Amino acid sequence: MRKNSKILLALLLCFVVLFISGCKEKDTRLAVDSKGRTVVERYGQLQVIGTNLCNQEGLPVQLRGMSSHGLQWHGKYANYNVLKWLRDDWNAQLWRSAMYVTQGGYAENKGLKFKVYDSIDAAIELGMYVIVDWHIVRDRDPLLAVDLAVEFFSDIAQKYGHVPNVIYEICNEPNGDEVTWEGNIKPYAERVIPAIRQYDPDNIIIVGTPTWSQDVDIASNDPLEGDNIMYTLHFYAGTHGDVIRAKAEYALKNGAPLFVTEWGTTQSTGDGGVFEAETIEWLKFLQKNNISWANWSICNNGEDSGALYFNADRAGKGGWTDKDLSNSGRFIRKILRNETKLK
Ligand code: IDC
Repeated sequence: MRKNSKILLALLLCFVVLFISGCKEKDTRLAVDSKGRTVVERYGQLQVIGTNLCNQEGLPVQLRGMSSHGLQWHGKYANYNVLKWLRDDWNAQLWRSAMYVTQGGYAENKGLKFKVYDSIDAAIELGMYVIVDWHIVRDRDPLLAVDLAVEFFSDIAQKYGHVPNVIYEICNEPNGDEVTWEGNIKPYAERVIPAIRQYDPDNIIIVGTPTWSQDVDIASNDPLEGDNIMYTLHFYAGTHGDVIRAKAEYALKNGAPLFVTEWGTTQSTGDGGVFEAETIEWLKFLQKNNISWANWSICNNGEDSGALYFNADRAGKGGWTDKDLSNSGRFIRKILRNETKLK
């Protein structure tokens, strides 16, 4: 063969390999694949191997999707139509159902549990994964309401522990100098994890970390016993960057599996603009490390992290057009639909 044609052949081969691997990569991040199979049909029972979230076959996967806002305020979006829209139009594989404990949350209104049931029922029907989030934030110390958490998670695990869709997030963001991993969060997890495990032996449990779920390095130095446990890492792209990524790298090197159950395109107030370049930087990092994520949040209250435009879709029906979406919403939708390059 002549030298030129050899080079041509080699080039052609490279293109074919790149094309196939490109398709494969995309395919692993589809809510529904070209054969109509949902992500739960394809991935099945999730498991943690090393620091990776893996599918039933043991291959690393990255799940991506959206978080609700507080169910007590924006629970109208926790329904089948909105989840279906997010699955089919946004290519979301994951929904997070944020159950605040205080601020009008579960401690004051147990009926909110039906919003969680609705989320899980919809996710089961649609073949999506669903995170059940116990949203500690202003209440800071998860131990304050540990009995309530045990009751709540026992109920969810008993009712839904047999389906592969459910992921438990047992304390969103512990915070405050006096709320430590060894003194508060770990002892809390050691009460709640067995309550879940009595009914559900295997679904993933994600545990919050100190300082609003940023100190994954601290948790990784003193890990919990047991299988299929991961640690929460949160960031807001306008506030957090290299320092938090370094903590994540440290934790991964230490063997701690991470899940970004909440992050925002804005500052940590949930407001203050969309930080596109900083977000892309983060998403590249998460993709490289196969770290799954849910973006904050589906709401229409006018704050910049809310994916809906102020007052859009007041009924909670889905079917949004571009003008129903905020800047953050349009940006995230493109990312989920694989229309924004992360390479
Ligand atoms: C914020 C909401 C805001 C609400 C407030 C109440 O965006 O509308 O008034 O909670 O507590 C978090 C928390 C999350 C915050 C979000 C933005 O997990 O509850 O939501 N944030 O501030 N951690 C970092 C940022």
